[in-house]
Amino acid sequence: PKTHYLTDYQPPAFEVESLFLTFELLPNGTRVTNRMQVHRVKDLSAPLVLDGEGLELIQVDLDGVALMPTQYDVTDTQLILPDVPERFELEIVTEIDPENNTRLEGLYRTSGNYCTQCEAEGFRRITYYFDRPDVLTYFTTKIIADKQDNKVLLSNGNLVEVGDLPNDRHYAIWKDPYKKPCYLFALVAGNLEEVEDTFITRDQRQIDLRIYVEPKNLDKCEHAMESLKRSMKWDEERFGLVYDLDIYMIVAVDDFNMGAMENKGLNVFNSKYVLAKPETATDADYEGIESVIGHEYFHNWTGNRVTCRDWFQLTLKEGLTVFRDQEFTSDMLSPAVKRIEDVKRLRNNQFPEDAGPMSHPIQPQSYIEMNNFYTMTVYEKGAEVVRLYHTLLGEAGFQKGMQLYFDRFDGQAVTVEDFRNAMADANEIDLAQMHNWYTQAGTPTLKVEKHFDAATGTLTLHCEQSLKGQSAHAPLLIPVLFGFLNDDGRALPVRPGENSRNKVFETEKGHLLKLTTLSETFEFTGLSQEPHLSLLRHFSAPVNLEYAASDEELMMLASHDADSFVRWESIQTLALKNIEDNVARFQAGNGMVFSEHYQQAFQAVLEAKGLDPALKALAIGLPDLPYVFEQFETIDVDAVLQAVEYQKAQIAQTFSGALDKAYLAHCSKKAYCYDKHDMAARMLKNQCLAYLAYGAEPVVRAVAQYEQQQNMTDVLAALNALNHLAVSEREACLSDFYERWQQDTLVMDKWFSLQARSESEQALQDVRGLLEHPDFNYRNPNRVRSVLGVFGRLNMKAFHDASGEGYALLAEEVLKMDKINPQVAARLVTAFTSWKRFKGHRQDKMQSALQHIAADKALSKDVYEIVSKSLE
Ligand code: B3K
Ligand code: ZN
Repeated sequence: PKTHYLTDYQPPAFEVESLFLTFELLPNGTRVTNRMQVHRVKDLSAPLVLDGEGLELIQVDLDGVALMPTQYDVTDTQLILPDVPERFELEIVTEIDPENNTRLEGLYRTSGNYCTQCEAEGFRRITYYFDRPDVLTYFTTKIIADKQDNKVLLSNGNLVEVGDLPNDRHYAIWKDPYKKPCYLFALVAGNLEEVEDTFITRDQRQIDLRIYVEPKNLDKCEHAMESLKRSMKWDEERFGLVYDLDIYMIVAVDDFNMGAMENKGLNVFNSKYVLAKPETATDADYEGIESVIGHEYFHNWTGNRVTCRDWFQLTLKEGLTVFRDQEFTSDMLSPAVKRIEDVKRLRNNQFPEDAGPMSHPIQPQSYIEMNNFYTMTVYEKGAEVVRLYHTLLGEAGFQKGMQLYFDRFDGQAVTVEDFRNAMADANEIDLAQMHNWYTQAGTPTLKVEKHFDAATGTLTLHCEQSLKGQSAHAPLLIPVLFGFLNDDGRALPVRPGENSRNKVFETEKGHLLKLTTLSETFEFTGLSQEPHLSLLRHFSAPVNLEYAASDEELMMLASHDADSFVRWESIQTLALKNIEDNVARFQAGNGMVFSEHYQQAFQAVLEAKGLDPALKALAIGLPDLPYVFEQFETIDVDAVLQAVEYQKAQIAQTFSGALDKAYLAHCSKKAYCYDKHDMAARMLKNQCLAYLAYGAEPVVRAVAQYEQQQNMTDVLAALNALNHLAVSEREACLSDFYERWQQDTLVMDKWFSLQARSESEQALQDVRGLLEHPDFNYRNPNRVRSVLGVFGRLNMKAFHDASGEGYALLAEEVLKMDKINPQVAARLVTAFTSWKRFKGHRQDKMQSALQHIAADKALSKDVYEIVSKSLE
């Protein structure tokens, strides 16, 4: 397969003035007529080359004259016209088969309805075209279909005409007044029902809002609609950005490769991110819906109005839009909780990705299959890099930068440099060094050492940055938010010494130290006592901080620091130290110990007065396994799992009284409400419940909570608590759950995923059973992910089973899945990419599994790219 390089970028040789698409929809033979007005902009002799894959070419007309097959070339991936005039009209007729499109790219059918997915390169599966983001044009779309099965006919922009046709058919014409690249094209048709609402913009325009769903789901759209209205209002208030069409449509479909897609005026969503009611969706689902609805809406400006020049610039729209959706959630719910959740997500998923063979900078330099680069790195680390600008410039400076970005680039396809220059120019500062965050992969380590000279009251901080495996990297600009504390946790003054005045700043987020070189010393004076350090407040940069704090210091910070991230981080560090210590003990054949300091911090946090229950829940939770794994050069699965099990059991035993008390204190009979206070109470209650299940009487509370059936958050938490126990109550609750929800696809995904991540001894057999279950369906990505994705990513015990059977199972399933849906298969295979990190026989067995996959001669380029890079 071919590798694409950033350095090969060439501007397009042709411009498309307008495009008129006609779809005659039929499940197995949809006819697409593509009429475009084109003119040449450079390379007078260059042939016209259009992208196309999986298309049946019927006819080509150039300026109204049918071409003979000898006048063009058709390959598997291109249509080439060697000789075209300066300016011309081209009409291409092709046929496609939506019903048998199991890749879910291009035009496909889901639950009997038609829908499209074009990003990144799916439009070429609809018609021959310049399938690249820097070719923008005006789209008009005519959809013709049989009326009975396709009541609703939708595309981008405004509806300009509808009418009836003979043989019970009808048509609709949609015209998008904004230029766009083809990856933002969408078409939806079928028998969907709609929920309607309106939004009045700040300039008093009325926007029609519509959510289209299958009829059975009409009662689950309210939260999505409210989320949409909140997103529109928030973007006006915080970013000054107003919606630009008269109608905004969201369509929910069950079969979708990812979360959602920001097609202009017609978002297509995985139904998981639309449908919710308290009985069927958890707090996490509600929050996910609000944030994804926000994310796709925010793309209308950051992505659609200003788009990417090429796919190497993906983080331009994704990093920025994730940053925006994070800020949105933060403003809607709790900023402190949101920040911690985002850091956990980054550490659990992006840090491992960046430490493995698929590691890439947020601006990748090359790819084989672009869909493989919609990664945690491009999205989440990309958002962290955007956050660096925000931390450096402050809210006002950042917004000035955004304003200039839109003034300069509205309607254009641009690069990450364009964004940086807008930020720099608007604030009249030099941000050239930020470039290094875009071009270097890996999680940087920031090492800090402190020296205090009591005689002069001077504190010296020595900071060093490094990137693993790179002896000399280009220095990153690392903003470090920090504070000094005395023994009681009170703030001490921060007075930069002579050498540090120009590198230490007061910002709206607190004291900020700007590290710009590989190694640098900062001086602070006028200190009457040696301060404790509170470092990387708010997680101000996506780095691993190496600073040797004592257990006493960590306990003090956990109880007193002004920054909730640092408080959380301090107790997490104590837990991690305890786990690491026990891993070493286990390996040496010694008994494990339960750290006194951790116990004290745990109790202090659990019983702290006035602390947000959500922050308590996060603090008393243990670091997630992927992040624990990351702490080890070589991962000893057995030792880590034992140490974590031990930790949970000790917590349950030692604190059973306090946990039970906290549990009861946060139970409530109140009806479900999506509200941060209620959510926080449920979070703490359910964290306590999870621990109680490792204690002496594991099932009592969980079964009672299950039986109450208050809302899905509590029901699922109860099932989770029971899930690792070999008790009959577990089976009973699971089968009750099945009976209740058999008809609800999204709820059934939860039933599948619970079993796929069970720590029970028979989990492996259970997973095999799930794959044979009549409700399992290889063509539904959510269902596949809820079994195989969860198994490979979250069931460390069963996936890494010493027999190697977990690996063999997933490898077979990846091969099977690759024939059906390569994008989904490629995600599943990432469970193997960290194979070199595992100890002994597991390493060999994971490698063999990868080699077995690699040996398949017909691999998709999606899976091929990941497997081959992993084995390099
Ligand atoms: N832009 C889409 C993702 C497309 C993924 C293509 N494999 C959704 C989003 O980020 O908003
Ligand atoms: Zn996005």
